[in-house]
Amino acid sequence: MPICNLGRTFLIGTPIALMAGLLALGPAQADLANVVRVVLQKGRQYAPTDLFLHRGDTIVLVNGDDGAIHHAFIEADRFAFDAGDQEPGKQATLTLKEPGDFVIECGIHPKMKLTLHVE
Ligand SMILES: [Cu+2]
Repeated sequence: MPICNLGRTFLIGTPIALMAGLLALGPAQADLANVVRVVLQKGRQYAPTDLFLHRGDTIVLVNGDDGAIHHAFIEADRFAFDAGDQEPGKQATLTLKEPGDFVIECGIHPKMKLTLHVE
């Protein structure tokens, strides 16, 4: 009799555990939808110069110049980003966590601007 009761408990408990597992998958699937966008720093320009992103998306800044150092940074109200000096061929990564419009500038080339539109 006690063994039989244990069996029932197991059978009833299993679907609940499965549902909890499916619910736990929700945020993980949302993470998979996040996008990684590559931005090229070349010829004193960002390419592209505008990006439309969602919170959680990531941009990878790639210095595609042969002889120029770039220094990407953002000065925003809610956060700051500073990639430091990027030698040719080096990458810097930024994951967007705040909504809004932000401008990535370059500390070495003042005309370089990339506007991020994050929703
Ligand atoms: Cu630059």
